[in-house]
Amino acid sequence: MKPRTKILIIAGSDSSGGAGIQADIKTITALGSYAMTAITAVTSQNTTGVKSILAIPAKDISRQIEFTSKDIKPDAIKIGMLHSTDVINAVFNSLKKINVKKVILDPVMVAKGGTKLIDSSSIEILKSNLIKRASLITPNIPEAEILSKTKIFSKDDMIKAAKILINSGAKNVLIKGGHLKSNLIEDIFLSKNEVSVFKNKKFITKNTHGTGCTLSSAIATYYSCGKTLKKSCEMAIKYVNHAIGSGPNFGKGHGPINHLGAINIKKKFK
Ligand code: PXL
Repeated sequence: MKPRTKILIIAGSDSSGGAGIQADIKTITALGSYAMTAITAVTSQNTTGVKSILAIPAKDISRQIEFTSKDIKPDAIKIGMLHSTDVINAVFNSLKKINVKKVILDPVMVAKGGTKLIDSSSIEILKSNLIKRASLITPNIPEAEILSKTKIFSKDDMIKAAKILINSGAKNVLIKGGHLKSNLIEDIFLSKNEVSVFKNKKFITKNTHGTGCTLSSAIATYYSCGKTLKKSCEMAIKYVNHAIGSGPNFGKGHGPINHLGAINIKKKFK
């Protein structure tokens, strides 16, 4: 089978293979598209935590984006870890040059174990440029709290925060509800004129490393293939749930999910 579409991933490398660019490549490949990369940082980590972060200079990130896209034009872009204001500005400027409409931004801030993956001064810059440029942003609850400057304890709070983000310039927002204490996970999709709630059973497992990266890459893939954003979110949530449910239980800490666990979804999607 030939890849259906081409996706450019702008994100950090996770040496343990569960999150970051490794999760993105696996997801996009499993769903039948072609993955290209612009690596923003190289993290040394395993399932128990992050040992170190090597930042790639902003100009080299821009070169990866622009030189790659000049030759093979991406149908969609997925953005993950951006650690500094320089990097955010460089990515924003490169996006202007390559003119790709479909952009999914996962505003990555903290790794599963608690290590910060972005410096605090970057958050306002992110809000002023890339968040407005993206077709969709996919914060989890702690990220949505920081971006909306509100506290989130319930589904209603999630909807309020999503509205604040739309009013401050985001085009579409998916807030992931996994951090709330409940047997169900409710993810909220909000656009200018609709609110949708995706409800799913919560898995009791510590092995959820890379779920956010995987979700945003799956959304980017479905969206690049012509699904609506809302449908892409719904299908991507299903894909991640299959991947969690069939996780391999590797490592002593927060283990990875199984990106190939949803191979039957891929067939249905064809
Ligand atoms: O899941 C967020 C994330 C994004 N990018 C990289 C990561 C992580 C979490 O560990 O390592 C590179």
